[in-house]
Amino acid sequence: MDVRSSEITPERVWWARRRLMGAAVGSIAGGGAFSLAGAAEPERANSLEQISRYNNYYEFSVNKEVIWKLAEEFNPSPWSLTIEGEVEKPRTWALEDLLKRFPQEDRLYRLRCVEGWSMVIPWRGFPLAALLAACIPNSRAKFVEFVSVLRPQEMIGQRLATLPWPYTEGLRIDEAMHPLTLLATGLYGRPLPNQNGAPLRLAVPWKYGFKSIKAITRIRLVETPPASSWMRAASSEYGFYANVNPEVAHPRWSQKRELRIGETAKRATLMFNGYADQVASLYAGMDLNRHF
Ligand SMILES: Nc1nc2c(c(=O)[nH]1)N[C@H]1C(S)=C(S)[C@@H](COP(=O)(O)O)O[C@H]1N2
Ligand SMILES: [Mo]
Repeated sequence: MDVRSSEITPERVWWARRRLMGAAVGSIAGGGAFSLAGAAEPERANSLEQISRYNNYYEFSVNKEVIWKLAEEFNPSPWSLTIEGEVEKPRTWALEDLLKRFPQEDRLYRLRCVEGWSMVIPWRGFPLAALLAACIPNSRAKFVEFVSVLRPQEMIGQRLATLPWPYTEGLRIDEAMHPLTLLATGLYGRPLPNQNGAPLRLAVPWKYGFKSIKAITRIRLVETPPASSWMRAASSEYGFYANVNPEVAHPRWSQKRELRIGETAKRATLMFNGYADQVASLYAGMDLNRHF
């Protein structure tokens, strides 16, 4: 994908329009998008160029700067998403039907990678809760497992054993149903670029970026905690919860500070990535040093 100069203007206009709409939009959406906790001023989104040229997507490469190029080989259409497991109405949805059934919203979220960088991304998508409710989870549905696409023909990183493929992730059911948890279908008001997880990825803004799984094909409601690809690869480094927490260091990196892409000085990382007022109650009474 080429970022031509003709695309720069719509991006600037988009931001100005969102800013005019102000805090009311954030609270209606329930997303806190424009009243980010801990920030007096609304935060500025990273540019489309920054968001689409610096990516983590191990299915293609471990080199963040070449993923946009390698991802040109990937064809996200047609696409279908299967919801199965502990639900009354399992179903396979065509992407077009999902987009028709669930109204899309724009939400500005921070993304904090466990490696220490962060961005602010204007997602388009819909709450995962709406989709899960439509499938009617039963009383055994305690966790949700997410599975990415497996296409070694189109994803050259999948020919290497860098992670157990397909990439999988998991959430507790109450985390999955939280109004901040978004199934993202676009950014900057257009369909997701391949490198950002086209055509459908998760955005869970209070957790480290690796929980925001890309190119989802399968969602399974289950009774016991699913192990993610990262837990399988290195269970001492990556826990199930993966909540952003500046007080709990990753074995190889402190998590106290982060570099916002496009800035030069690091800033302090906030508890739950700044969303504590909305999500801290999910973890009341839990030892966050143990449940990292
Ligand atoms: N399927 C899949 N999803 C993934 C990853 C991946 O390698 N494969 N990387 C994760 C990591 S570590 C981060 S930080 C974010 C990066 O999202 P972005 O490239 O859109 O900024 O995607 C997450 N989702
Ligand atoms: Mo990450």
